[in-house]
Amino acid sequence: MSKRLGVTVSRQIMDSQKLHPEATGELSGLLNELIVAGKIISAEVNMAGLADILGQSGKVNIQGETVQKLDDFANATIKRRMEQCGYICVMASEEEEEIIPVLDGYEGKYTLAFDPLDGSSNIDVNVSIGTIFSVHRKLSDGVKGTEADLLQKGSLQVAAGYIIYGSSTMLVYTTGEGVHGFTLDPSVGEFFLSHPDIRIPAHSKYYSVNEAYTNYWFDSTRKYVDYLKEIDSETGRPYSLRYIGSLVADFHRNLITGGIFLYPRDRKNTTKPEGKLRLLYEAAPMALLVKEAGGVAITDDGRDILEIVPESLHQRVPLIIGSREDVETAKKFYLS
Ligand code: P6P
Repeated sequence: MSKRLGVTVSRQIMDSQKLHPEATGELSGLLNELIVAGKIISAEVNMAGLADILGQSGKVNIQGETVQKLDDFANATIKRRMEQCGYICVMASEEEEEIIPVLDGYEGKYTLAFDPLDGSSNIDVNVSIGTIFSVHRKLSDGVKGTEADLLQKGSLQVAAGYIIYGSSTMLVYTTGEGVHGFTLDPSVGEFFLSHPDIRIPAHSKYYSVNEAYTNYWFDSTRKYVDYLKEIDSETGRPYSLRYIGSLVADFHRNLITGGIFLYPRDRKNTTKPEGKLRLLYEAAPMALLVKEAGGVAITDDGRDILEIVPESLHQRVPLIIGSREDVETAKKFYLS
């Protein structure tokens, strides 16, 4: 199909807006601004190997992780663009301990939580990384957004998605009417619809978990993974292990091919008793995406990720997410 005939993401967003006569266009405006930030980050990520932006900035973020220069760039790009877009009232970033205000006079009715560049430890080795975002409606009175406006459960998200910077740059998002994937054509600077109405296969043969932690796992995780490794041709076992160590890359592969991703609690994470991944801007947006695509996301004690009310911005949560039948099987091991 000629590039000129492809459905652009702006067109898709407008079509979705038309389904809601009461819509004011603010969510559409928010998404379009976020997409511009994604294009800027994509250009920088793709140039990183050439410019002197590789390597580390020498700073350490609130997670205690060394901050890569591209992390700084991605975080600043999203903050600068969104603080003056007029559609949001407050932000939260994986890179910043406190809430991020918007410019006076530019307050809007939504909130934005984001991980500007997840998987950044993979930057220097050319492994796919990504931006993850989550949007809620403002609940508090007054003009300025508050931390409480951000601390809402995932089922109340009005939009969620990610931009994956890989062999191509893709945007995958939902506003509650299915999951749609767009591929960036850098020659024209436009995201074109490439994966309409993505559905995650109900069953798969792939599992994603960091097996280096096997000796730290609690029995439920060990028993489930051992089950996946048993030889049983009738149930398509053993499964194949696919683990990149970049949540967006692992999730994206599983969304397209089917699969289950696990980052459960384990005895290693004594400093992170709830696992490693964060609820607000990693687990919850991915949980909405997978639900909209027909999958499931739970914790390792069977709770629905989308029903967990965050108690703090950077709260961590165990995450079991992916193909519905596979997660349901895993849940039996975790609840037995
Ligand atoms: P581990 C990347 O640092 C990240 O936050 C996620 O993108 C990824 O899924 C996870 O950590 C990998 O963690 O402990 O397996 O290296």
